Amino acid sequence: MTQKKTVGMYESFVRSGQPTRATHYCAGCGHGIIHKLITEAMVELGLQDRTIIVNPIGCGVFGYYYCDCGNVGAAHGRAPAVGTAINRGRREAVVISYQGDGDLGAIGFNNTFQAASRGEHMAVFFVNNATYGMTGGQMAPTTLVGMKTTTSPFGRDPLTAGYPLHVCEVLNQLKAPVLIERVSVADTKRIMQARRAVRKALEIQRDGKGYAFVEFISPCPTNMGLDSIRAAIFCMEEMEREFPLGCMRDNSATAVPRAPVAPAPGVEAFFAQSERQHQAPVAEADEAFKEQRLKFTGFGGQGILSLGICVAEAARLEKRFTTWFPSYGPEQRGGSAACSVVVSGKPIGSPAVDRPDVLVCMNQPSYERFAPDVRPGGLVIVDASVPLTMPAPAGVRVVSMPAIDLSLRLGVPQAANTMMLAALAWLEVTGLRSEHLLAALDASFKKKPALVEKNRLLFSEATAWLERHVPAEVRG
Ligand SMILES: Cc1ncc(C[n+]2csc(CCOP(=O)(O)OP(=O)(O)O)c2C)c(N)n1
Repeated sequence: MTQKKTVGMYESFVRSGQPTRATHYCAGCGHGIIHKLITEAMVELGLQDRTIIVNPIGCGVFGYYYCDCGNVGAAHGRAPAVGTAINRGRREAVVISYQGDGDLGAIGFNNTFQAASRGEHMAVFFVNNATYGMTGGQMAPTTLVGMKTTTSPFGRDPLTAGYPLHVCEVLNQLKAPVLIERVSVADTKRIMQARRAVRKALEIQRDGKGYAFVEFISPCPTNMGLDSIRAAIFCMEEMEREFPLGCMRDNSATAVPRAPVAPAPGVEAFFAQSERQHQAPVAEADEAFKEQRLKFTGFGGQGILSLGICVAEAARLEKRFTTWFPSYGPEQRGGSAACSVVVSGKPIGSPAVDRPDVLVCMNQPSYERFAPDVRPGGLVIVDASVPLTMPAPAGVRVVSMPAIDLSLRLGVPQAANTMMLAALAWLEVTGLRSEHLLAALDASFKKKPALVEKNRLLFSEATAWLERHVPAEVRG
């Protein structure tokens, strides 16, 4: 008997410490066989230099130690998204998404479903071993009814855990996939069939014809609690009864290849534009500048996020380092909205602001939630509609200003945030010059020039109100 040399895999695997010829897979596991089938087809079809395998989480995560081609890691279940990105950026790439049943059928199922529905150009190799192998044999979406796992110790009960998920059959409802096939690696005859399916899936990629999905029924002796032979028999007898083998769809003969490789339209334009944007002021180090950490809070729809952007933009114009970090409530309007802005004379470590120097509050819940966190010596600017139900921490100044009311009376109810910007400028708490805050305000209405003058007017009205009502000692 002659043994064929494995191709497309590294000569030796440098995992931890010494190079070895052994993979990390258990004896009788299907993953190693499937790796071999993939790399063999990849080499035989001349695709090695173009292939990028995306390995998310699961026993196959270490594929990059073995497969001699491009390899990229992905978060659990997110290989189709990563593969999509690779494909859109590098159309010459042959993308393989290599996923287990927990990864693909549970945490990542919507990712899988949407990529299949979009007909992404990728070959998805789905290793169905009916369990979460890597984490010690928990129940997977494909676990058989009655099958014992660590999380179904009495056997999967459909009353509480539902029925096995038939991924091929679900995907077969979609229009876009070109190939959908279920194979097995439980014995030699089946491995030969699997080999043909892998090859077909990669030919589809080579020819730019679209989405190919191959499911492998694969033994996991360790977690099935069986020896290698019995695990293979379990695959052939029990798993195949639930997951019949066969090709459900092969449209490769009629699928239309996508246009030849060319840079995605607009890529150059995009980079040219971003280069132009980067010609804008670049931050300059200034050790003497006192870093300011600000937090803007209120309801969604009150312009909280735009107010933060204005301050960050003013900082950019002043060549300060700056970050703007939004945090959205679940609703668009009426829910809570907050953002953090840091203005600094040096690169900023974290954009999160837990202990603000300045807090702007446009509603009561945010006053109650965030005022206790303001640093001693800091400042709270709060809308006058907010009852000060609790005192600010010791050493924290509070300026209550009728921003909402003033903007209503001036006929621009959406502009309370402009009043707050004026307060920040007048109180001199951002470390930024008023001219830059105003320039940033103007810039925020670039697309609605009619509002520029109106907001400048509101800004000066608010300034006049502050002059009249707030003692000058509060500034700075
Ligand atoms: C976000 C996240 N959730 C959970 C885990 C834990 N985890 C690691 S692998 C895995 C399941 C892997 O099972 P499967 O995809 O079937 O692959 P197998 O190991 O059986 O080949 C889980 C739940 C994780 N790493 N990340």
